[in-house]
Amino acid sequence: MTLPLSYSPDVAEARAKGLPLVALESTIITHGMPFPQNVETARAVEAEIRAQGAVPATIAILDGTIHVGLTDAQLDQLGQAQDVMKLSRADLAVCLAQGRTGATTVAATMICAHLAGIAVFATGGIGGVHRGAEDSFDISADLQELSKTPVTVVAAGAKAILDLPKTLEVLETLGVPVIAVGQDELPAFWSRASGLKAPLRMDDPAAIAKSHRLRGALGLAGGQLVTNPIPVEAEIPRAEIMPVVEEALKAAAVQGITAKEVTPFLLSRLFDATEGRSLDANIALVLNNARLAAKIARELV
Ligand code: PSU
Repeated sequence: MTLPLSYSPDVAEARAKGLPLVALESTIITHGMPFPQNVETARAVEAEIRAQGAVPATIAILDGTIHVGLTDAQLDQLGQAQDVMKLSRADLAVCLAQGRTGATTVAATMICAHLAGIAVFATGGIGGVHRGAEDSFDISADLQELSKTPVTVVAAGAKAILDLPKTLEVLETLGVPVIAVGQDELPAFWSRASGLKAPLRMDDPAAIAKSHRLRGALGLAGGQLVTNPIPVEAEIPRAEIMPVVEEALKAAAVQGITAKEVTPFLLSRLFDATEGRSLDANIALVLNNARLAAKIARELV
């Protein structure tokens, strides 16, 4: 059976010419940020990748077809669409079979990027082990995907709404390299500090590209998690964001929010509580990750 997969003209051309490509996810557009900042940010991120000499490929499922690279009109439509599925590994095939529209999380974006031969992917923050996972078993499928699919994912760490020590433990168990850039500490999305040392550190995009290739040569399944701290001027220091995170987590518990709804609920709650500062920080860190991902992608070609 042939897969319903379509490349945008830009991405098709880049593939034909062997230009460096950077994959981008779409859940951040539909479930991570409000309109119109979501679409503006998606465009700015694409521009940043182009400015660094690589080609962006935003990935989403539109009416039952995997799109690798979205046109301006498609991006605009997705940014305002209602009833968009949030797709992880488990949901991809069902979304395609039903001809529906879905946004790809980190896990689903990795799968589609790999299908398209794209080795590098920039996002905001990966999903991870949620607080209280010992009771809820809520662990993002992003972690498993990193151990299966050979894509280097550039993120600003895992979101501080998660249990970061447990997230690191699971990644270690799964054999996923967690590489900090420019500092020894694991960054925590809105803040540069997490209080946790990252297992690995590499500051040079060329070395990160080389270790990506060496994993392939070693026959190792899975990708790399590159954790790139938010720029100093954009960060919300840990002491400031953590009380807000605690409040949001309490509200989620009281309202009985579970599973896929948890992350979007907490993000929008933080947006209100910080009067938009959490969104400004989110935008700044995604742009920063796009820049680094483009540099790694250039080293890979
Ligand atoms: N990064 C952001 N905002 C987001 C996400 C990442 O800046 O909304 C999304 C990603 O798609 C990631 C998902 O895969 O959050 C994690 O969701 P969950 O915790 O339900 O696995």
